[in-house]
Amino acid sequence: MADRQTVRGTAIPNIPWEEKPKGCQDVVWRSARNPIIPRDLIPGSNSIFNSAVVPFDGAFAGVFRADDKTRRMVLHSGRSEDGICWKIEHEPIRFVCEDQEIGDFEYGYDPRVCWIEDRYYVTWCNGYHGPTIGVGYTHDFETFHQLENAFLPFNRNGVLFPRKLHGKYAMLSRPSDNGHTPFGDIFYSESPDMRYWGRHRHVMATTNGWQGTKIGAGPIPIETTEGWLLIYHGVLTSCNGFVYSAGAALLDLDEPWKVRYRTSPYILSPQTLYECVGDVPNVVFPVAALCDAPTGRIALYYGGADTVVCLAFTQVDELIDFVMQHSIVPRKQKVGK
Ligand code: BMA
Repeated sequence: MADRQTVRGTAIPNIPWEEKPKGCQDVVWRSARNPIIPRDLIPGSNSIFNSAVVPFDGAFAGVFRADDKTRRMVLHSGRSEDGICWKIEHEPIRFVCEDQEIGDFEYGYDPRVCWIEDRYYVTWCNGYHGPTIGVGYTHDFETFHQLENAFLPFNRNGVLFPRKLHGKYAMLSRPSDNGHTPFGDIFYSESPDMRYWGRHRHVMATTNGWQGTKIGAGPIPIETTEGWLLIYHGVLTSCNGFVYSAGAALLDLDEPWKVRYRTSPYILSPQTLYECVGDVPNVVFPVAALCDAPTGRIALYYGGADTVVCLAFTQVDELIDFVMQHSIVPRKQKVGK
């Protein structure tokens, strides 16, 4: 069993939280208020989902994926007092970028937000001759600056670590293709300056079942005494198309490309109406996790059926115990090798 209070992070005393319902046997439980953001929260949106949330200024801020009614995929900034009721800007984010070649915004989706040192970095799937990883930052969720794309196309699910490792920024990503990619492993890359990325390392391969087709990192990894706690999505190809579920892994603290444990069963899969019915049925897509270090409470934000934003809860020690006890990876052994 993991020791209690294993999170290396800060307190979020106002983290959204609901106790596990009586009789619930799962390690992750859904908010009774789901979906917390409906598809039409702002007038121009077809759908709002796969969105990133962080503590900000005693409250919460976020970057939201909102596909508009032309079905263009764009990013919006939002604020909330309680992490549940959101005010999302009606106009999409317009990134300030020094190089128009990069700054000509084609499309953006599946944002992640990560506080590192002095600012909030935003990564997202950015259209540049195909999907790749866009990188930007903000100090205030009003002005957003865009940096160089991290990688060549095609790539998705760029997820930063919340601190430098061995003096370098670190990112997980999932090399892809230009379509509805039928493959995909998670890789690790480093950068001295958030501009040039290298020292690429393979982290995790697909296995079978719910994570048999492709996998991708979800929220910013949570640092714990047991390793980096990574919640990720996995995809199964059914006769009715892709099914997106979520699992969790513990990555080595110093060398995160080494998987120490990884769940064999999923921790969350599409089962409710708002996860099974929508623009893309049967999708739970975890993107952000708030974690209150003193209590270990985790509030997990995920997209439901590519249509709405949902919230689920877990507790860090309980999740770590679950990952260790249901792991397909013997200690220090790599998956897929
Ligand atoms: C992936 C991404 C996600 C989406 C998922 C299911 O390729 O596009 O944004 O949630 O497909 O459609």
